[in-house]
Amino acid sequence: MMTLTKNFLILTLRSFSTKAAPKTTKPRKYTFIDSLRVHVRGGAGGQGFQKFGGSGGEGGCVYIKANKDINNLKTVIEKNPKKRYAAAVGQDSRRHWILGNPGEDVCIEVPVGVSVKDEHGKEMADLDEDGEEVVVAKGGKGGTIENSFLGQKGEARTIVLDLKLIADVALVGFPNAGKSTTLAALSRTSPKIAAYPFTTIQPYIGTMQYPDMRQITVADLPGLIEGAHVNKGMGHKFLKHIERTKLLLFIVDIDGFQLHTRYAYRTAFETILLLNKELELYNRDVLEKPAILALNKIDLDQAKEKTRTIISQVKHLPESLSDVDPEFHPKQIIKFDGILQMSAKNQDSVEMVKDLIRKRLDYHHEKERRLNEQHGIVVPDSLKNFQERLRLKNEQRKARLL
Ligand SMILES: Nc1nc2c(ncn2[C@@H]2O[C@H](COP(=O)(O)OP(=O)(O)OP(=O)(O)O)[C@@H](O)[C@H]2O)c(=O)[nH]1
Ligand SMILES: [Mg+2]
Repeated sequence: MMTLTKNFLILTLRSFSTKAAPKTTKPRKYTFIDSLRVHVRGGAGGQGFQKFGGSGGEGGCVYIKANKDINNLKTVIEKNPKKRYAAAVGQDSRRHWILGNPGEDVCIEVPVGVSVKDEHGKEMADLDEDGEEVVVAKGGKGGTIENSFLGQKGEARTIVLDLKLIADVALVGFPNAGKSTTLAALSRTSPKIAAYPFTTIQPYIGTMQYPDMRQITVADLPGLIEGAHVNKGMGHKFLKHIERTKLLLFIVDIDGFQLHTRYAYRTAFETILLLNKELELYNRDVLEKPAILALNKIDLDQAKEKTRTIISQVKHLPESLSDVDPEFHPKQIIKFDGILQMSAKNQDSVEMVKDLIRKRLDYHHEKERRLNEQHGIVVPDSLKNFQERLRLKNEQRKARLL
């Protein structure tokens, strides 16, 4: 009797354990989206009224507007998961309402820094300032004598919204070099920090605050590895975010980098060359940006000796290229505006970095201003420029509505 009960118990337990496991895969949750395809359609124009010469209202348009309070394109999907936008149709002309009302416009609010492209990749607009807007699907004309009182169809197209973050400084480095630790020390943000590669998987912006209230923004980007151009690691996907930054801060671990014991170890100097090479393969123009090299983790053992070697190698480029495998040689060598030794865990050295960033940014800003002056280029201050552009756009829009 006892064995029977025991067997029964075992059987019951087994049947429980072999029961299909509950589905654990959660629906995909978006955290950061920097590219999005949406379909837009302008409203059709209202019908005219031939008998009384009445004209239908113009169809509403779909326009895109930059809003500084929106950080990423995820908000756009959350508001409209179907990603289809249609503006309202214009009102038909009626016996007691000869001039039909225009259809209501639809506004898609996006983060500042979005460029709008049509489905063939042709750029339609760069929305780089808060409040900037662009019409992406015009509404159809209302029915008038010109079109035999037949309201016209609105424009319809697929567009691509491509977000490139706008920050003053971008942190560039191999995984685990201490980029996020540096950002956390420079600003009040608290990005995820961990002792394994690829901790940061999406760009993150922090703001450095100076005692005189000056603010400088810094973007922490996912780590780059050799072969990023053939999509290794995180690939080049996030490098587009450095295109709009003014200065690159290279964070390099003085101990070098090894992804895994199965992969080759790279010295700090090799990682600098590999970063240079990856940037070059992505877009040579980014190598023209002012750059600072920060040799990180100098609190570790034998730091002095290691940093001395790296600094001498960097200062004696291109001669020191003979120390490394030719496959790591970049064609165009990046020129550093300054080389620093730091420990992201030591606030004093972080302050030094903060100071240098400000000085270099100011220096380059002034240099550019003088160059523009020399060549007689008048650059209106961005606000004036923006208002001017907005005025022109509004004029164009009004003209379209006439
Ligand atoms: N000793 C020492 N450790 C540091 C220093 N800076 C960062 N670390 C450590 O290095 C590890 C990686 O730091 P992260 O800031 O996450 O590196 P990351 O460059 O952002 O890495 P990814 O996000 O993977 O690209 C963590 O364990 C940090 O605590 C430093 O100056 N000294
Ligand atoms: Mg990180």
